[in-house]
Order: sequence, then C-alpha cells, then structure tokens
Amino acid sequence: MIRTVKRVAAIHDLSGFGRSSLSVIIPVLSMMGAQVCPLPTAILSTHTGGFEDFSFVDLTDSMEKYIEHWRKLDIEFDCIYSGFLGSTKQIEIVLKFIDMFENKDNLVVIDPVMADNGELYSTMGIEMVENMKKLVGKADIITPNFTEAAYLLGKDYTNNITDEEIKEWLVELSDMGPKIVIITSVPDNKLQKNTSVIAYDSEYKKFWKVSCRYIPAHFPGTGDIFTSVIVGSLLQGDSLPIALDRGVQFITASIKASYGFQYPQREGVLLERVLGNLKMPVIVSSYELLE
Ligand code: PXL
Repeated sequence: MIRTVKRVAAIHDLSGFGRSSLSVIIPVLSMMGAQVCPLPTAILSTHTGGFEDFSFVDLTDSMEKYIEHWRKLDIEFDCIYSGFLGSTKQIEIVLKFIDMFENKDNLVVIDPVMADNGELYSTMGIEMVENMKKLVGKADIITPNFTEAAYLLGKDYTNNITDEEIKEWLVELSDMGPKIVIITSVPDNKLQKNTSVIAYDSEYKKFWKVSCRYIPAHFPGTGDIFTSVIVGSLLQGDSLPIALDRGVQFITASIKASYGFQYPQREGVLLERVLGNLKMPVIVSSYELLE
C-alpha cells in the first residue's frame, strides 16, 4: 500500500521547555506533511544544555511494551528517526526496534546526538560513544555535527580541516554502515566566517557542500530541527542536495529570526516565527558538488 502521508517513528525525549527534541521535531515534520509517531525515551522539564536541576523521568522501562503494541498492530513506518538517547540500554532498544521495523524501503536516520563545540554533553560518556557506533552501523543516514563526527572516528577536534580531510572522514563514517553521511557545523579553513554542511552519498560516490555565514550564536535544538528538515525533505521526494539546501536555509532563517531579539539562547530559536517557510519551494540553491 502506498501511504499518501509518510509515517515517521520518532524515538527521542520530550523536553518541556527550550525547544529541542520532540518539541521541535513534531511541528517541523508535521508542517512538511509527515505523520510523526513519537516513541518517547524520557520526559524532561527542559533540555540539558544550559539549564540546571531539570527534572528527568526515564521511560526506558516502558519502551519495550510500547514497541510490542506497535508490533502487534503491524504498523509500518517510512522512516525510523532517532536522536538524543539517555542510556546504553536505550541504544539496545533502538537497535531492536530497527531490526523489527526496518524493511527494504524505509529510511533509518540516526542523529548521534552526543556533543557540540568540541565537548561531550553532560549526560554523555565514552561508553555512550562506543554504543552509538553500533547504532550508526544500522543507519541509512547519519547527521553528526563536526564534534560528534570526531568522537565517532576517534579523531582530534580541530578548527582547521581541509575539504580533502573532511572527505576522508565522510568515507570513514560511511564505511561504518550508513549510505549517506551528513556532517554539520564543519569549520571553513579558508573563509573563517563560514560554516558548512558536507555530505557524502556512498552509492553515487558524490560529495555535496552547502556553506553559509557563521553566526556567533548557539541555540540548542537546531540540530534536531536540521535533521527533521532533512527527513521531511527526503520523504517528500527531494534529492539529497536539495534536502541539504532546505536544512541550511531553514536553520539560517530560524537563527536570523531569533538573533535580533534579547532573550536567553538556551530557550532555542523562535521556531514559531519561521515554521511557515517549510511550505515554500527552494528558490535559490546554493549547494556545490565537491570534486
Ligand atoms: O538537541 C538535542 C537534545 C535533545 N534532548 C535533550 C538534550 C539535547 C541537547 O542538549 O539535552 C534532553
């Protein structure tokens, strides 16, 4: 059966305040015409980036029953999408979920959320990095940021990387399993004011790059928004470079809509002001093929 509305199993936490994880994934994917079926991993009062004393309800023990019900219902998904995970046990559960629900047509997208700006998040340890590698091995697409890519490969974080070196990183990551690897926040060693998203499609042996102006701001949740736009775009039938363009353009618009206002960046981008952009066609493409 061809589903007119594509269906995504979204395995993430729900953070009540701060615009990250399911709080942004659901509106972005819904706006792009996909049905989101959340499989919540934990409920937090806020995300962990910049807030202290947040409340945290771990849902690990309820996940297996929840999944068992979905299995009994024979639900099929066009995409399985997972991001921030709270424990190695949750990684094991996601691995089992993929074994149960993957088929030859659906997309398995893993955003290995663990780190940013050269450092692991407070709740992540080296054991999580090791286990995340297993999940990466099961994915069709991964979307690490530059720091996460370095952790997955055991490389040193640097601000100075050439296109040739980043191409080697992409190939090494795709050798771990995924057909498509997308690295975000890659520093530009020639134009310090730029940052890039660089992707590798191992089936077609093509590298794509989308650059944009670096804005000196850090809003948590932008990684979740970016990967959700990529998922929504591919599910609506766009090519990989157009999906990259959409992701970069939407994040740029989100940050620009937010940056001029004075409020704590830990509250995330003002997604509500730009959500409508997701309905617009891509008018100007800025992707390049990296030869
Ligand atoms: O945006 C990724 C993310 C998701 N969920 C939680 C987080 C973070 C990043 O810090 O803390 C709970």
